[in-house]
Amino acid sequence: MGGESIKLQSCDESLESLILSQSSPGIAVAENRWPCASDSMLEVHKSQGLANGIHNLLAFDLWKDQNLVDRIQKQSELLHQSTAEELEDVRDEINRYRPGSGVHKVGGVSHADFDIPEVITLLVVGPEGAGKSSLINNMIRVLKDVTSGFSRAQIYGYRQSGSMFLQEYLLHKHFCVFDSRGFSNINVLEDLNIVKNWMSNGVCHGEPVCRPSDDMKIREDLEGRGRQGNSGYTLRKVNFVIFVVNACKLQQMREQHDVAALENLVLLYRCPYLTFMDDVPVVVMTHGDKLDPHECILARIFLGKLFGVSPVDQVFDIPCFTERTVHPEDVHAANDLALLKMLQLSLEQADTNLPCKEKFTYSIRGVLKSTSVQLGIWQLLYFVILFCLLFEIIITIIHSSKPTPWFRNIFKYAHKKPKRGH
Ligand SMILES: Nc1nc2c(ncn2[C@@H]2O[C@H](COP(=O)(O)OP(=O)(O)OP(=O)(O)O)[C@@H](O)[C@H]2O)c(=O)[nH]1
Ligand SMILES: [Mg+2]
Repeated sequence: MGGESIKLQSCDESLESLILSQSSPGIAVAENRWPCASDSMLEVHKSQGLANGIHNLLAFDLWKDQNLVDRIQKQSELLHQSTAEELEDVRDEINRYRPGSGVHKVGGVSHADFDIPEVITLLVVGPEGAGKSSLINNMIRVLKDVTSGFSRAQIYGYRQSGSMFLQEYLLHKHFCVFDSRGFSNINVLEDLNIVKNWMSNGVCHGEPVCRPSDDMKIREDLEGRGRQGNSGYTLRKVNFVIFVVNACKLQQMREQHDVAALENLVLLYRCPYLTFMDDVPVVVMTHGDKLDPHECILARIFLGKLFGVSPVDQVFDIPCFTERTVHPEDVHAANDLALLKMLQLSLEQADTNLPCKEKFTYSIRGVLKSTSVQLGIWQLLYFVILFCLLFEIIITIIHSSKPTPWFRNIFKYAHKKPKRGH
């Protein structure tokens, strides 16, 4: 980038395309090369290119992107025109959902070749206080079509600590969502390592989420709250991710030109652990009800450009309510339909990214690969030779006759006297 200023002109010129167009190390963020989060790597990813891209985005007058503004307004009009029947139809579609119904037969495999779980797992992540637990409660509300009794995930209004454990909510016979501890948005490395653990090893109901930087008080709190343990629960592999952002906090970051906080948000969103091949998490923007409608549209465009995704199709503006704060006029079909569409998209993406069953040859290769990594190539070679010799001895004993020709040759070669020179 080298300090030259690039002006954002259209929706295509998102921050991602800016990052991708730089020959700076920031490119690695978009290229999904991130084997493990470490301090030095973070420094590389926190590139000047990313920071400059954010500066440019902050300087850009988002209203100028008339095309995007029109599309979002049109979409919102359509949602507001939706009827209770349309809402019911989408709800029914989701209730009929079966894992794997959206798999695409690619790479010469059939439907039966996919490793389809009984229950699809969606992980809800985002910064502290973003509204993750509220979103889950609202999913319960809309899916069950109820106006009370939906607050199952604990909301932490003014308390210091929010959700500290992974908690599973089985919304449907065939899919569940996991609530998680919020990102600190300060120590991004810790957050990345936590995310890496969830995505590589799976998530389990009741698992405490501890950060290395947590002080004694938080650790004691975690210990006390998680005293009943979580050993009996199923470990679930994450099939897709929903990333929640608070529109008011985003607005604050924009107004204060808080590049560091925005940068951390991008690093977390674009981290390869949360991405399934090219499919990045679905974005939910909460607290939009606290902004005026124009600000809300701008926040959505900003978020889309910041994350490098379509603000129209990939960012969902979903105000979330609690049982206490919900007013009858807040609950209208448009909000609920947006929530269901977001859920539908997440399930579709989860299906699209289901893995194939491991074939026998691949499993053997996998075992050999992991063993070779652990043992080292020479130890593995010795192991193979030893195995062959043992095998030969056993065969010889069984036949209790002559050893096979190649064993005789090896034996002869070992006892050959060295030739004397003339
Ligand atoms: N007005 C409004 N308030 C919201 C919305 N979403 C969440 N809240 C409020 O924001 C506060 C935090 O919400 P939570 O759902 O606990 O957020 P969280 O992301 O689960 O927070 P942590 O568990 O601490 O990470 C609560 O007081 C919620 O009532 C929204 O869309 N609009
Ligand atoms: Mg929470």
